[in-house]
Amino acid sequence: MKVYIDGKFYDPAEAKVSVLDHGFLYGDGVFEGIRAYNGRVFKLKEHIDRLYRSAKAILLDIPLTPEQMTAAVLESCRQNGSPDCYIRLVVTRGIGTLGLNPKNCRRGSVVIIVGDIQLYPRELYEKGMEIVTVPTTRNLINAVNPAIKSLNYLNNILAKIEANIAGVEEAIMLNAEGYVAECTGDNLFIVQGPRLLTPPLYAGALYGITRGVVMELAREAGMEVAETNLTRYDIFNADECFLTGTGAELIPVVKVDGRVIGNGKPGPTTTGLIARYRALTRVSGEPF
Ligand code: PXG
Repeated sequence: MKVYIDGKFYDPAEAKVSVLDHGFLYGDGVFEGIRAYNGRVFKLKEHIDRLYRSAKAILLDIPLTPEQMTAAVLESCRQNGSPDCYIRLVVTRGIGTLGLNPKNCRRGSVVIIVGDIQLYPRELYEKGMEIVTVPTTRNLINAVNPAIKSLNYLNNILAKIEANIAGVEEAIMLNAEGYVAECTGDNLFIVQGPRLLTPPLYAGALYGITRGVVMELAREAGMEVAETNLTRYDIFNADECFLTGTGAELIPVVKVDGRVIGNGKPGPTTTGLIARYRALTRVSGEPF
């Protein structure tokens, strides 16, 4: 395993960043989590585009062009050698002073780590998982917009800790108005008759790449897909519920806040979309 830092590859033990890096000191930076299947990086362009949009939103100049970034990701995958992997792309504000003013950070820093990820136990993909709603509210869109995939994930981490305290793996986060935003590292969908529903981005969700793929797959399968505000009531009374994310892929949800969803088993729409998603990951993506 090799780690890319600013143009050079290092063994993991030697892959180090400065303690004066503002990514470390303040969470000042952006990141992406990408998967490769079968020697192809899935939805690479979409992830690179989102990285640059996140960076633009926080006025962070990435010291590589998107084309150079794409080449660096593909080279990192080649160095890693495994056809199936998880790619963590991190761009920080770079080295500055102990003060928080980013004007002292002269150059952003790019790190690419290629490894593995297994977010949830395998059996939950078959049985479905139980999740809860947690007290920590999703960041306000006019504070730190959840559309920015920033290094400052404390909002999500607090919610994840609250999920763990409740004895489950993932948490639903509501926005300040009480509508469902998303989970800590996944977007949320419900099935309501012939319709597939997911919260709109303005509810406080990340513009999930997997979310976009699933909406497209559902439309291709003839479903009606809509982005609409959802309440906990809507989830409790849904026919099916599932989560999407690069790490999680698609995972069925069968219990929310103690309420059984549908018949308590992963439903046909969810399992159908899981199959379509898996098939797509096998045949599409940027080869390395
Ligand atoms: N919402 C949030 C807050 C996320 O962080 C998603 C939704 C799903 O987006 P994508 O584009 O991946 O479909 C994410 C993504 C991890 C990990 O290390 C987290 C994510 C992705 C990969 C790994 O827990 N979050």
